[in-house]
Amino acid sequence: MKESNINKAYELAAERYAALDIDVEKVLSALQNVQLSLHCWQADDVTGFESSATLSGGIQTTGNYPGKARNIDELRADILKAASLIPGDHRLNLHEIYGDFGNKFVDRDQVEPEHFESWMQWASENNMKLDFNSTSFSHPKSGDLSLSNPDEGIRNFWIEHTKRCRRIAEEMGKRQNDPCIMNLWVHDGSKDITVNRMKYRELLKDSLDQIFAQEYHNMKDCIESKVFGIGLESYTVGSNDFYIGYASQNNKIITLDTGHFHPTESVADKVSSMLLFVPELMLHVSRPIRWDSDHVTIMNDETLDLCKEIVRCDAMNRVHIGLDYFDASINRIGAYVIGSRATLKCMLQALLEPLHLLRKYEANGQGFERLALMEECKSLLWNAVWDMFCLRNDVPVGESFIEEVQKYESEVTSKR
Ligand code: RNT
Ligand code: ZN
Repeated sequence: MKESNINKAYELAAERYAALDIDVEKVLSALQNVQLSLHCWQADDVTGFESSATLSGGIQTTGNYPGKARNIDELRADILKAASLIPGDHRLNLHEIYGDFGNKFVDRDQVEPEHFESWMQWASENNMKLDFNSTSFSHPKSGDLSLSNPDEGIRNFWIEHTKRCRRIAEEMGKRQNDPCIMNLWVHDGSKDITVNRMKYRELLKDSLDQIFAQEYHNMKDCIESKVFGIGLESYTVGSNDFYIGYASQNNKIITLDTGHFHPTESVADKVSSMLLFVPELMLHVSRPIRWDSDHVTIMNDETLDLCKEIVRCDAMNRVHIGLDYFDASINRIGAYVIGSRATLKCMLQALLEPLHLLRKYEANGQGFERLALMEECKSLLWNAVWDMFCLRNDVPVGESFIEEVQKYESEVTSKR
């Protein structure tokens, strides 16, 4: 695309939005401050570097697209490639199983900040901040129950693991001078009907109390619920109700994974309700197809509505935006780029909404006018603003990133 055309289109868009009282320059600087937390696990189908254990814990990747990252260097190279095609400065979200363990087996109850030393260095060299996750799945002790396991030995193992992960997150936060957001999701549940719903939840609550007893200042905890996992269909210990209760009582961040609710439930609608009772939110932006399938995020109504709610709630500084999908059926770097760009496009459209005018209509009971303007906004020239955002960030404009991904595939990933 010719730069002069991008400029021309942007000028027209700026004028059009100005007529609605929107300053596109201000919108662009707000978008520049949006930091996505890129999930490291899209690059290698949630494998990590701990062992060759198969993925467990009710989650699954499908597809066998060639070229997945096989080691830490390949994963880092892939993430940097993806980041070079996404406008803005973004974060990296690491799982514990992605530690730099050398050739040693480091069990989950033995992990130390030193196993993430090289990640912290790499991140600072590449101007990326880190977020973190404890890992309950893909381990011989994962079973169906981890932090809610009635076997004290197994439960203590996972408590120790999660405590150590918080210490690692604290170190990351300190080093990067910005809080590291640590997500806690455990797969605990049961395939068939259980007659002990209360018991496992009591155990999970007690484990969390032990884990969170230590206060830190450079990390923040978030807790993630889900509806069900594969093979764990009848009961999930960490349900939505469980974690909402826990988070509001203990001032913890709630993680909203857009694939973790009933298919017609609006995740966007949860933002305002939850922000009245919990300090902040973490998002796992994904795309569920019929179930928590973790398809690549796209610019659909669900993602748009979610971003609009963040802006409408004036909550840009209380919502952390992470991505969470793992599609092994297409080029994995391309998957990062599509999902990240789609999320940013949704954020841009949310920021371009003429809220002032829409709210005036609403206050006056002008329902027709409100709906008409929202409909018109859908086809305003937001795309010209998006192109300018890409241009200014020195990343490919429009579909030209496809070629870049193809080039990296032919030169790098296809040779793996
Ligand atoms: C699983 C949760 C969880 C994981 C990652 C890998 O359903 O969404 O966030 O996807 O921790
Ligand atoms: Zn998630």
